[in-house]
Amino acid sequence: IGDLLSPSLGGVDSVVYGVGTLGMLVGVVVVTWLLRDGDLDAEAGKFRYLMIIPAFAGLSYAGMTLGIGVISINGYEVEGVRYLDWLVTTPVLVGYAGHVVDVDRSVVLGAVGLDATMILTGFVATTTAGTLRWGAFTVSTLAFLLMLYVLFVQYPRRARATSPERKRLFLRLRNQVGVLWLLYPVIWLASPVGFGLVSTLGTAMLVTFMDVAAKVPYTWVVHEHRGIFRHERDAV
Ligand code: RET
Repeated sequence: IGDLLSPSLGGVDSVVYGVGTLGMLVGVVVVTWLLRDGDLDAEAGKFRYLMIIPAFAGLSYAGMTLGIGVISINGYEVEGVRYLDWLVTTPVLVGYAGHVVDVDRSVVLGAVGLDATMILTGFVATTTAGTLRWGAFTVSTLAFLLMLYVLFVQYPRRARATSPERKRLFLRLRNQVGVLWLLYPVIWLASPVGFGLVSTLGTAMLVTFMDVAAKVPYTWVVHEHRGIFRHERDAV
């Protein structure tokens, strides 16, 4: 635990994580903007939950910038706070896409549960060796593929809201998840924890880029479609 809390500011990876922190700040600004728009039906939009995505990740990145939450395991530097960030924020990304088209609660919970399983077993794969590592990697990948099945097959089937605008927003969010997230296991396999094709610094850069790309444009896409959540003042 001493190692976990000892700051090691100054390395090149601190610069990378500093950039990641700033990237997440952009997302915080976007969501703040959404929340400030008085014309929006905040309850229908559930925008406040979106704040968790860049805010929690920003804190995690600030921690990594200061070297807090980085553990040394089997000679690898493992960012423990990163997995905590993923555990908290990826269910929001997956759950919010379901909210947009009002997917059955049980189906959303299924996707969120698979997502959490993927992250937790991914952490086990990252911090262990040998059979356990590859067993955990396999379970994590299977959970990931099942989660994609829920997003691509079950979500559309179990969506109650069917307006074309909501469908469009859902497809943009869902496809972002489906495309971008595929790169995470690939980066993991290429990193020093996997086959060592990419250095620790290279991995830090790739994952930071991916995290910002998976989170900030997501908030922006919701912002772009905010018209869906306008109060229907003329409806009466
Ligand atoms: C790991 C390694 C084990 C196998 C798999 C993985 C997948 C991770 C994913 C992470 C997504 C993170 C996001 C973060 C921020 O927005 C854990 C790398 C399948 C898909 C989207």
